[in-house]
Amino acid sequence: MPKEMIFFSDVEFGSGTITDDFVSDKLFISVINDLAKKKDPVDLIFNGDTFDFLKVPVYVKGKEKYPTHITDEIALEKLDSIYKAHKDSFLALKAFLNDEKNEVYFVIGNHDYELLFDRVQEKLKSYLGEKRVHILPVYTKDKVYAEHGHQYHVYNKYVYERVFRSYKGKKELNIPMLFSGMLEFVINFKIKHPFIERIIERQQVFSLVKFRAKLSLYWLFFRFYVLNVFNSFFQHLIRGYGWVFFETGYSFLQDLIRKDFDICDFNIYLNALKRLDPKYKVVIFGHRHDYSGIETNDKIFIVLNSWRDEYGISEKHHIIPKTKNYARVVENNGQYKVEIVNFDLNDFRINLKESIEDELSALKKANEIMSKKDLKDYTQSVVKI
Ligand SMILES: [Mn+2]
Repeated sequence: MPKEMIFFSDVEFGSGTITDDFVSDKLFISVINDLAKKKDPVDLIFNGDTFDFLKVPVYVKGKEKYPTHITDEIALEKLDSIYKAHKDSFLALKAFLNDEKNEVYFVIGNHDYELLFDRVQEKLKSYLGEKRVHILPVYTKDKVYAEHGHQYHVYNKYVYERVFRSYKGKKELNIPMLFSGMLEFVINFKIKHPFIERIIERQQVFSLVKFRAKLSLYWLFFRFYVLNVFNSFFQHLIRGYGWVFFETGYSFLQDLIRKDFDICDFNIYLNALKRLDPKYKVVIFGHRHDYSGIETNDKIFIVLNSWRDEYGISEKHHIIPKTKNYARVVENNGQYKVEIVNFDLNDFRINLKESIEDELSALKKANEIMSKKDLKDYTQSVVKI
């Protein structure tokens, strides 16, 4: 029987706060329900950042906090909030798994390191009916290889051999060296600019924001790249990760010299591909949220778009939703057929300038529209690779 593999990436289920960028539950559920109807066995692979733990707050005395010391208790609280906010999507996955020929894989990304905790894995499995749920750093099957992609950049990379550390007698995630800065940087930016952060034409947006907003952005960048970097270096030195220190330091200096702060540069992926076992013929990454499908080095190489909401800017200065997609790989007698299934929304228009002036209204409006759209509202197209 041919085996189907379906790959999604960067769904980023949040907890329904203003930092939650996944609002397309309706579309997601319809797509999962369709996949559940297939006659052949299906491996459904979520290729990292399925859960946006990074932007999910925990509550301390009623206040939203984003702690950098992440214990399994904190991780469980976050997972619970995510489940409550996206229960119907979880139930769709559970229904998909009711069929014994189906399996679900969660590849670990840089927004969901929390999946490394045993108790978090158990809890997630319990939400989905216990059976045929797999949580892994990398998915491989015969000639197919999938990983999230964050491991190729030190800001996000975690050390497989030491994913936990001890702090004040408690086991916590050994977050990547610069990740505490990352946490603070991303979160502060996201809370201040919950809507424009979703717009991918960053420079165009930056040129339109007010002077005060520009200053506050520079301040954030400064804090991330200078203060947090030094703090992180120091923290890791006293914890004895000397080699991580040098690797990160070297990479950071390279970034500074090249003035290139693209944390998931495409060329890094192409280099990684060269080092990959030549037996793999279909390779799938995510993390960049920017689709590409090419044939290179005797491999089909795919980078998927995100399922969290993101927007581009049209020629008429309207905000338009980015394509959501998944990859479908079918193996039949050693041959692989690869297709990309795209979902496009055409009747969504939000004015760019207005939304920069009033982000909260724009966010509310966009969320309202997107959360109501069902599969029938999207143009579906299939691209063979
Ligand atoms: Mn990522």
